[in-house]
Amino acid sequence: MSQPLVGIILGSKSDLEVMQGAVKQLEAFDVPHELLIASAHRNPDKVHAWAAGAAGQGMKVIIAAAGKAAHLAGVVAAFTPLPVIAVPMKTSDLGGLDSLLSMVQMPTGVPVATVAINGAANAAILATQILGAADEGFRKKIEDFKAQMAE
Ligand code: RP5
Repeated sequence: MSQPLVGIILGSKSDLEVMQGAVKQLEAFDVPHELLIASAHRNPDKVHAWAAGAAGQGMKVIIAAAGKAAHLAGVVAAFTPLPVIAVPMKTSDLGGLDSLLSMVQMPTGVPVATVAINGAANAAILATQILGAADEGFRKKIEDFKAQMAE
């Protein structure tokens, strides 16, 4: 695959099954991507290094998925100028409301664009739309996708 344009970061291996939905959707749009599993609280140095280097590596958009006290997207957003899309994972105790509120309630100055609980495919679609703002090829993929949905 060519140079990744979208970076996906997951807080845990346990997020992978749901987030395959994002991977599949990016593949459907032919968006080059890479995926890293690194937790903001278990591997903070790894998260920092990856997030701080993402723009320099040529990535344009980040998707960050985590559950429970889900600070991963906010931490990544602190270290990159790239737009960050947060995917709150459904959780066993609070149904994902914990993850959702942790992500969507970012204070002014460090936004993350939060999609629905387990909204993996929507994160990939939004990431492709962001790429499409400056790339006609990706914009066409989204236009075709929307036309297909309307049929
Ligand atoms: C978060 O805690 C992860 O993003 C995951 O959604 C949740 C549970 O992680 P595990 O204990 O299954 O690794 O850090």
